Amino acid sequence: MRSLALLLGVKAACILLVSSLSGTGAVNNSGRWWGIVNVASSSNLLTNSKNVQLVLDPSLALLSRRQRRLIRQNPGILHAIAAGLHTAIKECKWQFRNRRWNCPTTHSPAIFGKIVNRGCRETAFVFAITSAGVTHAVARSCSEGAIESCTCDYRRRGPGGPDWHWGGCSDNVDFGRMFSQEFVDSSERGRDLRYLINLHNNEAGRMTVSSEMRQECKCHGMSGSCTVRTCWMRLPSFRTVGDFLKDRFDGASRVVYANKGSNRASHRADPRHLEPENPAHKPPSAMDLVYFEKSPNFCSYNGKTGTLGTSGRTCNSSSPGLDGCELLCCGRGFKTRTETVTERCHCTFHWCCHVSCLNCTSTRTLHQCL
Ligand SMILES: *[C@@H]1O[C@H](CO)[C@@H](O)[C@H](O)[C@H]1NC(C)=O
Ligand SMILES: *[C@@H]1O[C@H](CO)[C@@H](O)[C@H](O)[C@H]1NC(C)=O
Ligand SMILES: CC(=O)N[C@H]1CO[C@H](CO)[C@@H](O)[C@@H]1O
Repeated sequence: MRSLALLLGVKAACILLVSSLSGTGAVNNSGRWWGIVNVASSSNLLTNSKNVQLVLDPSLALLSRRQRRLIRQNPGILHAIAAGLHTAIKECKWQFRNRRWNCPTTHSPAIFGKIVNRGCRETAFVFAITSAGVTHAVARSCSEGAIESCTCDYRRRGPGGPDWHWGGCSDNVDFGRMFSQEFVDSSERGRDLRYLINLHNNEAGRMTVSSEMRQECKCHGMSGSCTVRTCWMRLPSFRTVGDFLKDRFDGASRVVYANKGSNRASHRADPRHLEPENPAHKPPSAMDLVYFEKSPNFCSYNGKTGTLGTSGRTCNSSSPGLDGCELLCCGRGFKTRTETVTERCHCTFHWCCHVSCLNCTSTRTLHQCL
């Protein structure tokens, strides 16, 4: 009897251990929804967007109950989310292609790896760009008619100025923002500094999308005389959003939690509690990225922090910048090899309709960090 109790005790301890270990993998639910990016790659889901199949997709288990409900309530939106995430990841990799941290991703559900559990600039960028990606893709999908619960933004109606009026289909950035806020922010929990920072950066991403909206117009009138114009609001390109956020990354503010004047009755953590660490700096604006810890140097592999290191990365031997061999390889040096590439060249067009090319072979020199 006694040994049975002991056995049960041991078993219970093991279960506890396992659950606390798995808890450290994905820190709370922070960013867990990023795992659904894989939905976009399974083509059957792309063409057959509704109902049963979606529920069966294993990556949806990464979503909270609330997030799954939002997806059910907005048929068609899952694809927009997955596509937005895809675009965001591509943009992140492009913006950071020349840096030691080049936005590496994995195929596991923890797409961005351990960087998201930290609180450095790179973490801030990942939160902002993914939140912006969802906002952008959802707003665009609304105007494409791909989501049942939203349309173009038709609130802009009537005259806009002496020679133009609102018309056509404006991208529905308000819906995109609202949805992204409900969906993306709901995976953050807590009342601590990290929580506030993640929410702040999510919002900075969304605001970037809406603040970069542009007016587009079309001319009417006799033979394009443009006596009357019809105008609507168009989303910025995602490259514009990426460029903007990259600038904010470079100028990100290091913040601390300011406890002063905190109201004990308030149960929500208040973003106004973020203050610059250096009192001489001005407080971050809503569109600034914020962080609370120094970045690792990303030079060498470290399994514990999840940094891959720059060994094997291609560097530019003539660049004095971050992509130069000196900085990118962290002073370890590099090896050089030549590579033969064959490209199509001297193409000619034959009427009608084919193109013939020659094969040109050239060699190029590649430098790789040791
Ligand atoms: C390498 O750096 C130089 C100087 O910054 C630049 O002109 C050149 O385009 C770069 N090469 C590549 C392949 O990026
Ligand atoms: C060029 O290379 C391709 C594939 O390597 C080959 O199929 C093609 O015939 C070549 N073209 C010429 C003009 O040699
Ligand atoms: C990132 C984050 O908010 N982590 C928190 C997850 O929850 C544990 C305990 O519930 C906190 O200690 C962590 O700070």
